[in-house]
Amino acid sequence: MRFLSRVTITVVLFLAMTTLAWSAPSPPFWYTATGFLYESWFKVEAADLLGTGASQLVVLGRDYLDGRLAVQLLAWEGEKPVSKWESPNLLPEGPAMISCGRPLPGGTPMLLVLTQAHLYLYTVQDEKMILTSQFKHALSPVELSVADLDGDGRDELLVVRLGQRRPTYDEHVVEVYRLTEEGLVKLGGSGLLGPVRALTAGDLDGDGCAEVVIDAGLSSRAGVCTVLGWDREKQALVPRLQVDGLLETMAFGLTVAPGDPGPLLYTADGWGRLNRFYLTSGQLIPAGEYYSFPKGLVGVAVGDLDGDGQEEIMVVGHPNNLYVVSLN
Ligand SMILES: [Ca+2]
Ligand SMILES: [Ca+2]
Repeated sequence: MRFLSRVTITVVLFLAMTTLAWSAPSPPFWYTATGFLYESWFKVEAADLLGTGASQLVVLGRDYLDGRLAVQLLAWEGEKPVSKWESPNLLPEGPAMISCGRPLPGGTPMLLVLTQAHLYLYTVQDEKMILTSQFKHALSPVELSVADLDGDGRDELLVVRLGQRRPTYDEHVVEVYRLTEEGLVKLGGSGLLGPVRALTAGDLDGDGCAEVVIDAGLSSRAGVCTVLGWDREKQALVPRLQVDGLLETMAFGLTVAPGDPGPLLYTADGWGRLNRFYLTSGQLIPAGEYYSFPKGLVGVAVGDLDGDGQEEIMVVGHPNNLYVVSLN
């Protein structure tokens, strides 16, 4: 009897473990690089800055030994990423943040680098990255994203800033800025959102206006995911949806990308899980099982690296591992 119950427990444990393994498939890897480029990667974005018809990767990373905080542009050549450009050292103005978008009339794709002192705008001219303008600011920014919130064809800048200092943590707000020839003009902002740990923006419901998505919470615990939209009349970012514990742990990387049948929110979390969600009927619905990676994840981006019309997913594992995944 005793033996039987032991067997039963073993079988139950085995089943539980295999179920866990089945529910966490490894993704189909397309390319991987370990210990790559910088000692630590903080952010990755995908955009076609070079105008080649394929996406390049923009990486913000740090080398501690060399005291270097910088941005690199990687383009796919043959089977691997090749560095096309590196920014000056940003460490004296750090922390720094990056995003790609089209914030000026004319719609030229730009790399935006926001340090604690300046906003730098880079564009490509004659196949070279050029610093086209820079603006001084005093925003003390925490995080940056760029997206067209009001659907006028120009991307607004979304800047996470300190909203209110609590005894044990900081409450953040997201402020919305328009870029003009003179600099940043504030359009409005959100209410207090808690301690924001990750930010992205993109058109999640397909209405032509981008939504803002944040993950907020304390330490590495599961947080609150908030989807916000731009209210034209109030000139404010207002919450549309709040989900407690959407993920089981902290999200480090968020991005919004086209999907089938609709746009998807990608989340990359500290437990090495890549999740995808649809926004439908006012809810975030998982688009299938999550994918499991061998490292805790710090970033995610989606783009067509080789220009074949199919999108790849670029996932960054702590501290400097790049996994490129093709789900097609
Ligand atoms: Ca706009
Ligand atoms: Ca939308």
